[in-house]
Amino acid sequence: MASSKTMASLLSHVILDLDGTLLNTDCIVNQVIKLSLVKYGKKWDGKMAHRIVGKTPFEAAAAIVEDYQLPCSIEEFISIITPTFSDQWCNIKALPGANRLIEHLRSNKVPMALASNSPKLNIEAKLSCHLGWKESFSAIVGGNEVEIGKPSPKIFLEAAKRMNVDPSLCLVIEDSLPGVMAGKAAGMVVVAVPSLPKQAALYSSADEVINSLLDLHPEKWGLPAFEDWIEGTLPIDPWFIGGPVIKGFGRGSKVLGIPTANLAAENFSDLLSDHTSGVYFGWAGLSNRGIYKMVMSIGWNPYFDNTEKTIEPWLLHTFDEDFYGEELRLAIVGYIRPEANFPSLESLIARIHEDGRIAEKALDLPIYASYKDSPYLATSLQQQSNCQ
Ligand code: ADP
Ligand code: RBF
Ligand code: MG
Repeated sequence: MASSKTMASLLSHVILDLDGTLLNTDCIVNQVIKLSLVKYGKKWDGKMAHRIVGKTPFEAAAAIVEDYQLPCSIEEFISIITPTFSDQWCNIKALPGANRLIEHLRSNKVPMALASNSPKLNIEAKLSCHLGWKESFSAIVGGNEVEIGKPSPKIFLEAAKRMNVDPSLCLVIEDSLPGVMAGKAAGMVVVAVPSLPKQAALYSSADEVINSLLDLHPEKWGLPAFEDWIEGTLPIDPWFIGGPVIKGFGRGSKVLGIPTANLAAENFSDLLSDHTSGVYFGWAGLSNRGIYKMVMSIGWNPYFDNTEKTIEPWLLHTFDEDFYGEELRLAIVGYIRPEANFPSLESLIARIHEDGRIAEKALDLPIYASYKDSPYLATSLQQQSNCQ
């Protein structure tokens, strides 16, 4: 779960990083690098992503040329990949919670700046694809506007200077390690939102490590609180997934006494990269059986330290039998919390039951209840019953 080590301080300004913090740039970066390496007969290993996150384009290109021993100079490699990147800028999606955060700070008149290692022109091109973003920042500092990029504090100090505020009053939100180091070196409070999974331990210098922007609580830092949480839940734009129930690790019922009807995560890799891991809830439609309240976890189950991401919906209903292979359809309508580690199995089980109670109650609120009638949940149910 989120760890925080600084006591509440009264901050007044926010400085945001762009790539990996507000934008899901990694996905496009991976695609572009993969394609360009093919030209050299090399295969991109996604596990090398940590070598480029948070670096300037030159440093990132240098790391790839070196790691893959490419027969070209760093400059040549940059000139090959740059046009491909430029074509893709408007395909970079906002990360979960990014629009919500920008809108919240703007409407509460909290001055905010953007500080990115990317050149200013690239930043502006990326921002122009997201309605209302550019106007929300009172300062935008690009990597080309300071002598040296992150991890040097210069870029953040320049952002504070342009906002006319003391660095100690700024909250930095950053996904990368160099960015966190830069923010701390600038004397600022830093909340880290690591973009790669299972990295939280590396970010010990940050004042708080959170899983996604949905988990940011600005009031901890003296900034206005979000007001969209309702009874311990956060409404989200609903998303819909479904498929046959598959076998999981076989420990839901056995170890926890909580069965989870797993869906095959690999079938939803695109959708899952648009959503963070965490505990969500919504409605579940099961062919021939009905529509039920549901609470679920998506992620790596930190308590068990899984290497694969799983989708684990617990239907809040008692069934007399298993339903492996049956079509399960989900309307995911709200968020509860990030996945967490727990000191004991009992405390994990207690927390999951608490999630169940929260979901059970929230789903009666009109904002969530209406999705019980989503045609998606019932389509296969009706089709099947018509054929009988
Ligand atoms: P696995 O690891 O194979 O998913 P579990 O112990 O988690 O095994 O049990 C999940 C199975 O239990 C589901 O696939 C489903 O067939 C059945 N099941 C029974 N009741 C429920 C419920 N309330 N919610 C989810 N699955 C249930
Ligand atoms: N696993 C974790 O390791 N940490 C969690 O915070 C966590 N939260 C869960 C919340 C809900 C509502 C459900 C249904 C499961 C959660 N799990 C969590 C996953 C649980 O460990 C998993 O379902 C079992 O290990 C079965 O594979
Ligand atoms: Mg299961």
